Amino acid sequence: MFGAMGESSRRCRIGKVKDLMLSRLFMGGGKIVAGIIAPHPPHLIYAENPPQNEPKSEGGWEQLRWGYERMRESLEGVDYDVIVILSPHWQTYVGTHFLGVENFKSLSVDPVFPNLFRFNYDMQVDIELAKAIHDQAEADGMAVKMMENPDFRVDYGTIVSCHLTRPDWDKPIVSISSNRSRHYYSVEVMQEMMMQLGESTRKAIETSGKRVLLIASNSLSHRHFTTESAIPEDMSKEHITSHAMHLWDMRIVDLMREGKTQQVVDEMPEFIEQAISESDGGSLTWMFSALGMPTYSPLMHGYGTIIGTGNVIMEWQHEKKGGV
Ligand code: 2X7
Ligand code: FE2
Repeated sequence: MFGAMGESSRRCRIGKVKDLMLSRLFMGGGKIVAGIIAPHPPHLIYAENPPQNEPKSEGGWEQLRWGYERMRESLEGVDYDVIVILSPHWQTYVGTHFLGVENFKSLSVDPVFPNLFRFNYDMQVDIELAKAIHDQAEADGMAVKMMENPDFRVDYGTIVSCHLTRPDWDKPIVSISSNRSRHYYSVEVMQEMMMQLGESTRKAIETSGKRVLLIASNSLSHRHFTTESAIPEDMSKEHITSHAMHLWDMRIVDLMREGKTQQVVDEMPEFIEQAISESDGGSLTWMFSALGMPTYSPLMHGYGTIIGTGNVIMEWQHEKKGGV
């Protein structure tokens, strides 16, 4: 099994497996090491020109891509085993679903932007942790399901946020669907469900013995242009849709920077109504709840617009700040 490895990396791998087994043996020792907001517009992948994406660009959206660069540098100092992500583009109407197949490999074509995003993905899933969160949420009274169809097409939100956070794709992921309780019921019902899902997620991680990076994959204000410019990456055409959207984004950014995550959750129904915020998918509320509603300031890595929508890249250095 370790035949092709050098002696030191072999020892390191054995050490990690031993650590993991010990912490599992004593039930606990798992923790959330950091949480990030990592937006997923496919334009960012198009602008980066990674080998996996077929369309090629002349760049664009640099402020946000530099923000992602700063976040990746910051995460270099963070040791984690697995990424747990909730994306608003995997929409389920009966309960919350979890990817439940070990490997997904296919071509993802964005239905709205096939000219920008045709991405060959190959991802590993941590089924053990996915099932642990699923089981904990079920025990806590939530409707849940493991998604075990091997031909399932993974949503582009999950792919884009994971790629920009960890372009080497060398960590397994747990992917959680966005239960559209906001549409079926109301924003308030969605918030309650995501608060519960966040708590269930934290409990399952703690007993798993694993070190986890959480990703909330979403834009802030979400009013976008309805026509595309001749050159999609023409930055002379990029700006926020309206001053009102800018004011909303800055309000939410300021509250988060001041550590007022509870206030963000309290104001979210109005934010969603007025700024059509993509936080209606629940990822932000879920992540804040899993982090225990942090009151410390996150790292601000960047803000920028994409076809008029507002996007922020932020990092809650949970372990460093002594978070629960
Ligand atoms: O999914 C998205 C998004 N959230 C924002 C802007 C552009 C495209 O896709
Ligand atoms: Fe989106």
